[in-house]
Amino acid sequence: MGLEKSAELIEKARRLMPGGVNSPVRAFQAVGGHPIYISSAKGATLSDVDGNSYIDYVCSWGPLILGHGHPRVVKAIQQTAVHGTSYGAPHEGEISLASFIVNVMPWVQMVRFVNSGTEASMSALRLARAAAGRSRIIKFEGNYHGHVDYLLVKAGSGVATFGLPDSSGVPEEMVRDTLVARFNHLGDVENLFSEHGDTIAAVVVEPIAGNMGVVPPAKGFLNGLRDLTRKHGSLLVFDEVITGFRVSQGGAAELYKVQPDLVCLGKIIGGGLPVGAYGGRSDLMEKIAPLGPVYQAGTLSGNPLAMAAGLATLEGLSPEIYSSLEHSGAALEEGLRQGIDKCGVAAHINRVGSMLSIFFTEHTVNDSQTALATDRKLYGRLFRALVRRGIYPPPSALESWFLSTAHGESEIEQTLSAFLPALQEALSE
Ligand code: KE4
Repeated sequence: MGLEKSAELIEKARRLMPGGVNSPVRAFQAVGGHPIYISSAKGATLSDVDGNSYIDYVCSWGPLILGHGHPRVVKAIQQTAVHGTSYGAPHEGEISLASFIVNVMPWVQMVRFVNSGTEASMSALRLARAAAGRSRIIKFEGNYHGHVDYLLVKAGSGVATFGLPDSSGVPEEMVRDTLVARFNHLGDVENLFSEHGDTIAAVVVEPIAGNMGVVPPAKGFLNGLRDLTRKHGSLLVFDEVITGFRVSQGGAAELYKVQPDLVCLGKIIGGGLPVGAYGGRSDLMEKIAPLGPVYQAGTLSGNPLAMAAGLATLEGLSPEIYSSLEHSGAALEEGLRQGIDKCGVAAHINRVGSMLSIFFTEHTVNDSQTALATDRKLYGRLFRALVRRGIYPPPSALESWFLSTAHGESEIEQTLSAFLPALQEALSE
């Protein structure tokens, strides 16, 4: 399979856009080689500009839970677009999608739509700071909430510390109020609260981590965060941009029965179009302009096409769909484990429903440090060997594989028959 045309296009793109891409992870730096240019996609399949096709486990980084170009989503976009693409004024599609979300997430009484997960988390935390009348935010190492300046932090020395900028262009003073703890280490959070408790506005967490690879919450971790925030008058913010409508209709909050004060959504609720949202109790959300003093705005927020694509997607997600996603996720996990065992390589798979990661390590992976300590070079070799065999996993060991309803038995069988030789090849390089 040739990649000549992709190689040609990325050369052109690199002269026009930083790294030739519009989001860093797409540049394949974590796995080597150059990005592949996609010409079209349908169901679970991507087709590239050189005529190759791949079974896709990126699914646009999560949104396409119904697969690419699902007829009901395409139809919803087409039927909406003929009436215009953006009004800059209220329209019924906003009410329809907001109603759907509020009905399936009882802890969300009101919602505000924005255009990305970054905007959702940035706005939710601005609201949390206003509601609590405090400035400090606790986040977790390895959690990603979009490129919000004060959340682009890495842990300082020690286990629970003040954040240090993790991107140039973020001044020290921007991260002065950001505290960093280790995911799944409740003791870190207890220490931060005992030291700074009455200055902490909120704890923001990916309830199931997806940005260090998939790492589920340890037993009691989310409940512990709920208790600590309640005890200290802080807010608990669940960043469910990945997990909302992914792991169940009510997201991780429903799965683990822990209700946050605010939730951030994105990805799936836009069905592949640009979208984000944040929501929670009315007494909190009513602090948002124009009702209250917390300003937040957006030219294309609540865009008719994104609302239509999102609603068509959510309406396609019945409870039965979640059990079939669980079934296919389990089948894929089992097959991958068999391949790993046949190769005798040390590896762990973390999975929740239709999101999973493979970690090459002897140890279990339960936080950022253990995720970073895995053999990510081996993952890179496996990635390239899988792509050569028509399988397209995420181009980073620290991302999630996603399945859609279009990943049926034959897609999983094809994946597993490619996986064993690909892993053997990766191990022999
Ligand atoms: P966006 O601004 O990219 O729409 O969403 C930011 C975001 C917020 N919260 C969570 C939990 C997220 O995972 C994300 C974005 N996810 C990444 C990959 N895991 C998107 C891929 C990319 O950055 O290109």
